[in-house]
Amino acid sequence: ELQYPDRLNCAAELLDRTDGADAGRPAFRTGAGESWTYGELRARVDRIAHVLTGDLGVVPGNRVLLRGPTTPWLAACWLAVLKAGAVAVTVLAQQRPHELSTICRIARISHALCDIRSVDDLVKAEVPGLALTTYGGDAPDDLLRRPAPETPFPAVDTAADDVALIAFTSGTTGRPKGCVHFHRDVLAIADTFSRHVLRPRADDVFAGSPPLGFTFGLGGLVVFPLRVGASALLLEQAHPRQLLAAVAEHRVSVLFTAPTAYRAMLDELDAHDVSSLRRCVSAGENLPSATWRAWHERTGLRIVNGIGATELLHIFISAADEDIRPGTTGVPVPGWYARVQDERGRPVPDGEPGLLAVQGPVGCRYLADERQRVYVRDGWNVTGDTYVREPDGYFRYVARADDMIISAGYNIAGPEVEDALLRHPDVVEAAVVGRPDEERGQVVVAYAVLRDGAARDAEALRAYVKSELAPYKCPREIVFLDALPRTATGKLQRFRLRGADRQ
Ligand code: 3SK
Repeated sequence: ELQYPDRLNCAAELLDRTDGADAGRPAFRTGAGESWTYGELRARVDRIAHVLTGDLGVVPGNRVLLRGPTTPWLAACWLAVLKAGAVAVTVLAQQRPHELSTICRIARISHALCDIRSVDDLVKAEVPGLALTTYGGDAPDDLLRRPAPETPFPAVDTAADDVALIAFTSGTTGRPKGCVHFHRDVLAIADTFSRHVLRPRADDVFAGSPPLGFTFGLGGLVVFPLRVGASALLLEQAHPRQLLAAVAEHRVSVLFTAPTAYRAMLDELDAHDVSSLRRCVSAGENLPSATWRAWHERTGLRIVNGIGATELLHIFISAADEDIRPGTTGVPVPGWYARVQDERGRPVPDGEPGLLAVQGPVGCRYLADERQRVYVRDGWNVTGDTYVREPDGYFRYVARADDMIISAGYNIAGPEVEDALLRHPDVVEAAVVGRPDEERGQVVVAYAVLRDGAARDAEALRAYVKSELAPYKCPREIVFLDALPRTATGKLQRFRLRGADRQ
């Protein structure tokens, strides 16, 4: 059981716990060679907090939108907002004016801190009454140029269950939901998944591709390293090749990215030194065992697979080191409980598919959204994933619950067919959906992205899948695409393929 005091400011816990003993140690670095020590980070966070609560008139409880590329300044703004007792709402750089205005309305945003390079879309969002301040520019009223006391900023005495952040998710379908999280939740993700699975050290260097507007990135690149006095490399551009170059150059030891990026990095591995890596985390999507095995074969590293959710802030099922079993997600992270249940909330026997339900130190609290009743049932968070709990207690992903294909009475999990396709040497990406069919209810349709130069031979690929899986799972049709549709956080949008299919 995690025990936190009733009064708790998570930013102060992350930054101010050492009485300055770590002042000279690295906190953040950038791909451009900038480096911030813990002493510098604290001074900059305190300065921003002074400006927020002084000039900008932010008071505890105000909701502050944060937008910009992944930089130490964005992380410092996030920490300053929390230290000032306000609520941080970090959005993705890809979000467009219409989405930004919806988020600002739902979260009742009063202030925004925005990297000068990302401001245009926020201006276009025309949020009524928004106090917008930019950072990183030349203007005299830029956040970082405003006069402020150079003295430490005493953290606002928040309660452990005061709201610290609202994280937005549009899931894989579109309509944004704001998830409310407390100060204690921020520490809980570090004290469960990071502490027990990653077991980070102060000399670790964290890096990865998820942006800070996605809680996968916020945890992995800010909360987890700061919790143990480690450092993070914050990359504005983190495509697979850039990630590999950064790992080699900065001796990254803990890497966070998604299955697609692990697959893409395999092609470029020979040109880079990845010997500094000791932990590779994959989440955001199901990790096909073909990808796990290929990465292990080439690097000797065992990818730490995990399932997390914006609703629950970070990863709640995973496994560490020798406990990792490829093809499964793992076991509930210490502090979390998980089970598989039916539509009416009754546990299903081990070995049978059902809905994943979890409980733990962080819960789903949607901001004024009727979907709360669908996600939280009888105290369990029902994530919308179909899982099997194996008799040995390991949880195996089957599909998103709405991605199960039922064809002529057979239940077919799209990810199993995708995994088979990905074992073919020419296939780089695969997505499998059900197409309505009068005779069979649904038929299996696959979308595949091939390696450059590979022949688009659907019949040969179908024959390959048939040699790997029971024939009833074999796609009726294989469509070749240049890229699969994905959300801004990299999740596959199967609904768009289903939609495309119906047109
Ligand atoms: O949405 C996810 O998949 C996720 C994964 C890990 C950590 C956090 C999140 C939101």
